[in-house]
Amino acid sequence: MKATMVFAMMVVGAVAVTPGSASAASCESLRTLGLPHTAIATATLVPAGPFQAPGTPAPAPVMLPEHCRVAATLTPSSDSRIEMEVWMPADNWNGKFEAVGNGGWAGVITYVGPQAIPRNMAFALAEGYATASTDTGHVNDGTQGRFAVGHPEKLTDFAYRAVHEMTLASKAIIAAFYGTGPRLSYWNGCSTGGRQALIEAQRFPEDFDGIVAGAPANFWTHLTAGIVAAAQATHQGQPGNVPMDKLRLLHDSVVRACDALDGVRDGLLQDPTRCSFDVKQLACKGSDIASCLTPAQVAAAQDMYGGTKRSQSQEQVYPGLAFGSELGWDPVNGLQPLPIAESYFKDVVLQDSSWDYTRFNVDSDVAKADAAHAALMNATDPNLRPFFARGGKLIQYHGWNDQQISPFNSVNYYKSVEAKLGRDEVGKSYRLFMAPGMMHCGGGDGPNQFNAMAALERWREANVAPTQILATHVANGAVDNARPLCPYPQVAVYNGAGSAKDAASFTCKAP
Ligand SMILES: [Ca+2]
Repeated sequence: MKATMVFAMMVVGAVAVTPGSASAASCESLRTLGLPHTAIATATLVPAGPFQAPGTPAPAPVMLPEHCRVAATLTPSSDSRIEMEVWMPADNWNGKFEAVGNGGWAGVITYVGPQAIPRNMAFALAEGYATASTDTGHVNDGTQGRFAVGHPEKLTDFAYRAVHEMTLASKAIIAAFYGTGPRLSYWNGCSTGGRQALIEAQRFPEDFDGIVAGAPANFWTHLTAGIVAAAQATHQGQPGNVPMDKLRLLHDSVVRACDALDGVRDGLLQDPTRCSFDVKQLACKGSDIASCLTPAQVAAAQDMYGGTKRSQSQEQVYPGLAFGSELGWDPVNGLQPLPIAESYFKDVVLQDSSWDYTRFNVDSDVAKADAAHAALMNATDPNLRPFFARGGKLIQYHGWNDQQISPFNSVNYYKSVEAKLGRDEVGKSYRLFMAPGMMHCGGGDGPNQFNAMAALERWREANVAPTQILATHVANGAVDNARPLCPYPQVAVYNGAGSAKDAASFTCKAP
């Protein structure tokens, strides 16, 4: 009864539970917690020790502190079966909740991850957070949308409902376990987790106090179109295919032309938008040799940079990739399309098992996708005012060398929010950090290790807006480069003295 009341208070956002005002429950007793359309299957106090994520051949188990592990199934619709887990530290809880996002089509709980970006449950728990993740209502490896065929409720769960329901249930479970709900709740995700981040900010502004949105797949219907179209332009066996040795030629040529524009020859383009490399410079003068691109390859590369356009109006459907990202094109966008994107059109939009990306029609297929799913799956609403009005803070980041989701999509969304709400209002609550040389949610030549969460917490909890975020590049276990990431549109500019591998040698400045 008490738990149900706590849940109800959570739902209306009128929580005023102070520590000690309610009694904590044992972990095992949470098994019988009564929550709406929620079945709790497991509530176990897990001793400190190694954890091996189910179904993953992780090379080594991660060590977890003692925690209360709750596994639940949520059924907000008759066709829903949303699996979720909440892990709550037995000792030294920091009083906060950090929910972590998914990748691709989700389908697995984000227990662990190869690195701190994007975050995972194990990482959040070790830092003292109560943490949660969901499979979003279906089981797969994250690459296929077939689960949605004939199951519109499951697509809705994936689109937005699962993360919201998980958040409500998590807060109630946390409140029951500790006797008090989280004093602050945060979302942290990248890629699909970034889409989930923005969908939460847009649709459920009361769910989180702060949100980290990494490389968001928020323009889903057009992102997937862009990926399929890029593959169509460059696919293997077609004259436009650019093999890896020529991608390296292209990359080296771009870097040679544009590296020094930012004042430092370091192999990184601090601001790829300043680069205006003309691919035609590499066009073969005669026969196709290793040091040149054929006309079809030139055209394909131009398509990769230029993005996807409608065939008649030339209206941009989805932006292209940035100068400097070339080494990531193969195999991600170059040979075959990401199955995430192909499966979306084949299975979910067109529902034609014989379809493949070579049949993609940029005009009719994007129109079908938008008609069916733009309102459901896209997280492009620029009106973040309700989230900001509650004191919500949003930090978005995106690698300039992202090879899967165009970095310009993040710039476009940020600008759309500025256009909607005005620069002053946006600056108080939302900042975008572009990471030079970083690939999709991590990796790459540029500094790609940084703690957006800490910057977000300082902003939300101490009212210190992030003027920069320190990023490092790690190789062989050691930091070999450090540089500030700057709030867009600022760029890290070399001071003219000091090591270019030292963050103190750079200052964030407006271009
Ligand atoms: Ca440079």
